[in-house]
Amino acid sequence: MKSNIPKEPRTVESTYARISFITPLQLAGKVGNRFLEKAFSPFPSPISGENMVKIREIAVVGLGYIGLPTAIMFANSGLNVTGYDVRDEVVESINSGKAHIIEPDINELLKKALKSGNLRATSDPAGIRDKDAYIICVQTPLKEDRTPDLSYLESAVRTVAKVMSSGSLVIIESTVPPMTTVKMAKLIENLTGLKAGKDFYMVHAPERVMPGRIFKELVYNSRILGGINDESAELAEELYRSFVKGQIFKTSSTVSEVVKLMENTFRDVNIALANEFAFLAHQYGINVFEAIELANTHPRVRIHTPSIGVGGHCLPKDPHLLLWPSKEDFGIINLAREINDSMPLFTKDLLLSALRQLNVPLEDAVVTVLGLAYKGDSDDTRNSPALAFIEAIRDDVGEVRTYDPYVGGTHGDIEDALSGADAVVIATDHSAFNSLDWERLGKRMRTRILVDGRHVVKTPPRGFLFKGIGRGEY
Ligand code: SAJ
Repeated sequence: MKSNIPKEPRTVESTYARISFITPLQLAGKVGNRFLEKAFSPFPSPISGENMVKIREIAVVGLGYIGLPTAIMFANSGLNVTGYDVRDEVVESINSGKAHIIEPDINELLKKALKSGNLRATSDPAGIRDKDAYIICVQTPLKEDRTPDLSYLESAVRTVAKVMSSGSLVIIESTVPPMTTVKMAKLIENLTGLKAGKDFYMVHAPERVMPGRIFKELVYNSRILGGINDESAELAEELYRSFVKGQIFKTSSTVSEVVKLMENTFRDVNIALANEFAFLAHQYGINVFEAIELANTHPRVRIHTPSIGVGGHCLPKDPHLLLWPSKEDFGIINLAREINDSMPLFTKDLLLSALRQLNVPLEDAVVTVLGLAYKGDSDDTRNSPALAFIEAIRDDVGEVRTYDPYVGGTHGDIEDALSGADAVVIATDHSAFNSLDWERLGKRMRTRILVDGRHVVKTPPRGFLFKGIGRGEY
């Protein structure tokens, strides 16, 4: 593999010159709030907060996986919330009390918010005119060429600029490349003639919640609020305190953007390391999960979990957002992305080698994939490695069947999906797959091959040819 590691060591000055720093002490709030004295801030901090409004009415722009739960939380904390989304069907569904996403407790909490009169959704920008605060929660995906597509964010900011008034607080919760909040503040200045930091306030407040635990994590996780000036961050703190019980750390918007991207890059790089350990386990004929469990008994070691791949809307993209404004070629972060993206292909190798081992002609092979979602107990298929795996094997085998209890698939019933199949591949760690009776299901199959991409099957069932990522011992 070609190394991207630069020959000359980079210096902090050359590499990070444009990114501001904050010390751990400042983060802990022990030295006060004047963080922006050191940080990059083109906007003024007015001496007094006399322009600052008391936030009562807010708009949440973008009612997706983060926007809807956020709108519900604020509404159930007593604020008057208008949710805005360009998708009419989403707005209708929310107003009728039915969430369009799956998340524990969401429908009950949505109904409570609607019943209190504190929440309504609209697709009409006039419905979010003159709010005290706007919280933008839109997606920031990658384009084909893996550069950020900020069109949804820019369009949301343009909508807000049309309806906001002097004194408004504009918050971006979306994950964005470093320095985007400052750029968006300038865009609002150009569109409205208002002065950022004085006539309106602007903050990057990254969401940090895990799908499946959103309503708990919204309350108890700590929160980073990155203002374009002190007053912006202070105003946002007052707002988020309406339901956040975790710590709140105030910083500059660029630090906040970098913090969010570092969190997911850290996870991506660590998963890549675990995947590299899994490759090695196949060479050495050991079970990597046993090795990881033992290594993790060390108090300062926490190895992640190898798998068929890294999906979702965040981990596969955030390292690219982190690197984008810096024109430099960073070795470890890009390499980790490549390793994680290669995992569906590695799983394909395990499958094809098993089919060959049992002399199943590839063109006749019927393969059943269990799970389409990018992670367990979720209906979210964004960037799912299961889909990448299916794409990779489609032209090599006779038939691909799919079954996912949350997403659907070609078959609505696992027994049907396995009848006459030659191989079954576990692509998502849904808890429903933990307790499958493999000996019974195996009787329905034509050939018994089981490939585990998620370490769901701890003991290979009798009568199967078993292959698993990192399970080199079988
Ligand atoms: N995965 C592995 N091995 C692991 C952990 C995860 O293969 O050890 C896979 C998962 O199966 C999945 C992908 O990685 O396909 C990402 O899953 P995840 O659970 O790590 O992350 P997300 O994308 O669901 O949520 C992350 C979280 N970030 C961190 O934990 C640092 C969440 O807190 C963020 O709010 C979210 O990204 C986001 O919105 O950025």
